Amino acid sequence: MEKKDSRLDGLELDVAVIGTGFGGLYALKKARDMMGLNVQAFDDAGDVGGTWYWNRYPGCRVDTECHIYQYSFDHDLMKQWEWSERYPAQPEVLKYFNAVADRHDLRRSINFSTRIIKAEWSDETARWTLTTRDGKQITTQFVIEAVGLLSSTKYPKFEGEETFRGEIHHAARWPHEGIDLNDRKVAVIGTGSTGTQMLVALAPQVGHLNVLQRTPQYVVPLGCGPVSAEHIAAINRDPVAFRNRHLNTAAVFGFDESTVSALEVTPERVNEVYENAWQEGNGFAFMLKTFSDITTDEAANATATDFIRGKIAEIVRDPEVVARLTPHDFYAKRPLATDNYYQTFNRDNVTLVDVRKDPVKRVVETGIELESGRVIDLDVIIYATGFDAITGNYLKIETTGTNGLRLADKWAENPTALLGMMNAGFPNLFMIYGPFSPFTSQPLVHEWQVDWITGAIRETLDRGAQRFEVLLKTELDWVARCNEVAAGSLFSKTDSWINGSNVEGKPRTNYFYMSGMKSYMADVMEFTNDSYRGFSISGSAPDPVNSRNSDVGEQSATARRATGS
Ligand code: N01
Repeated sequence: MEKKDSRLDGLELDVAVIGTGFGGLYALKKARDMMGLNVQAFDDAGDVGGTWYWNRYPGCRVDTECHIYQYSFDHDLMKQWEWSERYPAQPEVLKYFNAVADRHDLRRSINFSTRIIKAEWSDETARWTLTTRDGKQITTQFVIEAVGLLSSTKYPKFEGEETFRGEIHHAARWPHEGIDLNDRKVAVIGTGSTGTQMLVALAPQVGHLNVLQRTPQYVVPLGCGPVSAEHIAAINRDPVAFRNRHLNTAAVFGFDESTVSALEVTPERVNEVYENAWQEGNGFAFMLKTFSDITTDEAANATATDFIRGKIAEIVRDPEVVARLTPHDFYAKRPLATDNYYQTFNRDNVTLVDVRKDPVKRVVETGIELESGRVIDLDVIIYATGFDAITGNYLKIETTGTNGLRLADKWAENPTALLGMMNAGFPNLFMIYGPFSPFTSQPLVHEWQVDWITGAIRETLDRGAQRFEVLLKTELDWVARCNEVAAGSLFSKTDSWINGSNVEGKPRTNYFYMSGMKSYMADVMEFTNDSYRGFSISGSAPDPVNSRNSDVGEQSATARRATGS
């Protein structure tokens, strides 16, 4: 589904939404239908879904339970929608997005295949000018960027790619028509969430699968299966209570986090708890529901790593492969959960290649040459090499705020932001799940942030003001608090996208609020309920936006307010 609007140039809006994944679609719905504003959304993709539009690789599925991984604003949809599995596969998640877009008639306000490459603030007009890749310009009072935490794809730089006679693909840009991998010689480079899911799905299909692993990770079973009747009943009884109950946890993964230290109980009990969690599945539960201190205490962390290492040795038959698959760092990256992961390495058609020991030298005509001179013969190379996470997609939009401040300069060394939603020096520009957001699952938190953002817009308009912005001191205090908490977390001591260490040249620092969603909501509401303490809401009301907006079928909200309709 593509919609192109030749009359985009010169469009004037109340709110522009960039991105149509979970956050963007709800922002559009809320601002357009619930607040009556003049809104248009833009997405580089050909249709809705965000990350689920792009990631179509074999084995791709959500690893948060389906009832947490959905919207809560549409109570009827929540009750009616029947997920077929506890952890739905990508096509089902995309089907859900399509159903949401259809139910709420969202596509009429979206320009697909439209990439915003530039955003410039004018102090004179108190408006943003957005520029599309093909040079069209849109002006808007507010911008909501819903550009995704993990969507700026990271490609490795291997020399000789152009000489390869086969195909090269990135998992996050999987061709819509699919790739014929039957009986072919395939390499998957990378063993994060993407690589681990994909290699299990590919192994039974391909001729030979070479897994090029640089750093082994701890992987627990996912526990795919039918949806629990208990969950369905809980939602049907009261969708609002269901949502609020889960928002009031730390990580919003659909369970209460443990309050018991792994160091307080006997080793037998530790083992029993981990064994139950292993049988139950879900990587987040294994990390967060078993014991309270796995991510903060090295000794507690070791109880988890010892258990998983034991499982690897138990499942994998070849001791050399066991050694290669066994991680030695903390269990403190984004946890991985995939059924049959370690079992896959017992297959005759799967080879685990340690590219830490023998790195990729270059791509050659027939495959990949390693530093040792060994050439792996291949038909298809697949990069599962991850993303320039958190800040990556924001920085792809050349953004200039007050007094010519460039976002790229502001974030060059020590990225700062407030609440994951605002950025000092960039008035009226909101982010959904931007830097210094709580470290949680996504959809319910996106909704909560959209509600806050649209509340801030409402407040600005109701006061007859033009600008809503955060004061720099508020932002720096927030970041200092976030950093203090993160310093006590093992996530900051373990290399991964969570702290930026997966991208060369990117600041290795903290990017999250690690105190949990419950406490985040209380902190944010403390600012808000104190008349937006720490923010500035200023300027007199702008003129009504003009009638050119009619070409996207929206009535100017300013005009609506003026007439009281
Ligand atoms: O990316 P990653 P991902 N040569 O960064 C390796 C979400 N997600 O796409 O660790 C060789 O985790 C790299 O090795 P190393 C989820 O939040 C969710 O897998 O840097 N290898 C690593 O093994 C997830 O955390 C879902 O040494 C190279 C891998 O590539 C996030 O997205 C599904 C390399 C990258 O792992 C990112 O996951 C998929 C090189 N030059 C994704 N460069 C679900 O909901 C990188 N690597 C289930």
